[in-house]
Amino acid sequence: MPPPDNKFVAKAKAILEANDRNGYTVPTHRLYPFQWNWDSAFVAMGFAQFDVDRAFRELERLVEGQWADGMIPHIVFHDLSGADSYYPGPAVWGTSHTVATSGITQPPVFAIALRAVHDAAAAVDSAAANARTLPLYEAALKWQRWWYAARDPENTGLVALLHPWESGSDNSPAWDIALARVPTTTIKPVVRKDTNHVAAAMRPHDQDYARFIHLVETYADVGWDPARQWATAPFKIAEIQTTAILLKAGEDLARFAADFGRASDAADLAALNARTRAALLAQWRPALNRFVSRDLVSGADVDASTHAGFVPVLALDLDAPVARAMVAEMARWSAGKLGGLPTTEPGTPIWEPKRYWRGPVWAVINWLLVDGLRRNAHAVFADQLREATLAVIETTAGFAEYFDPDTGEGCGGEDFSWTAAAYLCLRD
Ligand code: 9YW
Repeated sequence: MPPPDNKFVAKAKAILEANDRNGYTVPTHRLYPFQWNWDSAFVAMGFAQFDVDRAFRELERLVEGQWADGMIPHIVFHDLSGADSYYPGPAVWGTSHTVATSGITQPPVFAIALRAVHDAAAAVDSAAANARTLPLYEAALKWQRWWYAARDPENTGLVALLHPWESGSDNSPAWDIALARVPTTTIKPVVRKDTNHVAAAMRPHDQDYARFIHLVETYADVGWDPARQWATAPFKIAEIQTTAILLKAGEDLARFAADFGRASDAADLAALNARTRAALLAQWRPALNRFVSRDLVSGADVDASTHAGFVPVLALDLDAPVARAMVAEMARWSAGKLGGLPTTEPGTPIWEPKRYWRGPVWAVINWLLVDGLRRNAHAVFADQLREATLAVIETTAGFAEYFDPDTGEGCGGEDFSWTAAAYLCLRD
């Protein structure tokens, strides 16, 4: 049972409602004025705590952006009226879906959210919950198959990202080596808008943006065709955070397949999940006490010390010594820090406590880890992360986009939807 509502619960709900744009939720006004993929999945779980109908609606509106090949893009530009506050907009992406969208994707939290929304709805009316879930299940399954076809054509079990934005952790040090190979040249000039809203010191560097746009133009040039992108991609990382989320999504989809009597879907999902489970386990590095991604251009491990190395806990049932080693490492990173797990290892040369994905704490990352730690019987550390997240919101940061782990200060955009959703769900 969650504790009784307090003023922060009221504020979290008010943020979600204020960021509502006719059935979808913007991450925050002005800085991110459209529908973002994994943000919406987290937001749907937040809405499921108090308005299940609105939670389903969030997912339904995201699916309006789904491409014919199954991909659900990372941004759906439903309404362009606020477009001048964000770059890059539809003209830069040059995609051709009926609703304007970006051309890349984001971590597939969608099916995990669908499971949570369904279960909240089924507690009231199981038949109605199933009826509303079924088309969304089909969309999620189609996207799941897209991931394997487009991003693991060699059937390794790990899915690859072709753009840092696909990770959701845009300027993580995990990409530094791979991104350095990407030229900084662009056809059209890069016209950043993010630094109009947030201090440049908290955001990626101009050079990162030039490379991000170079990649967009490279893929637009091959018509956003997955096979041609795979063949031309100068950036290709078999990535563990995304793969872990995909595996958890696969588990949740397999449960739906069983519930809905879809035997052939269930068999396909079981095979895909088993392959991915084995591949993910093979990325454990005992010397680092973390999992690692693989750079598919160089063939090397990505051993930068980032939070992504712990996210596989979400989807694996780890051997007890592995789980213990991982928890000890996470405890070492977060010792003396505020808000939960920093996104890079404190005290190392890559550590920048205010710069976006290079050190700060993000509530949704804590949330994924809390779920994984509970699954792996580490409820005590899960609770520490959970309480640290709630405490930083309540005492210093408010519902900011992310938090400085040294000071507890809120950074980036304000009144952020997924921080509000995390607060509502982590109180459970
Ligand atoms: C951008 C909306 C998105 C998140 C990403 C985050 C950032 C967008 O904001 O990317 O233009 O840089 O990195 O995870 O979905 O909150």
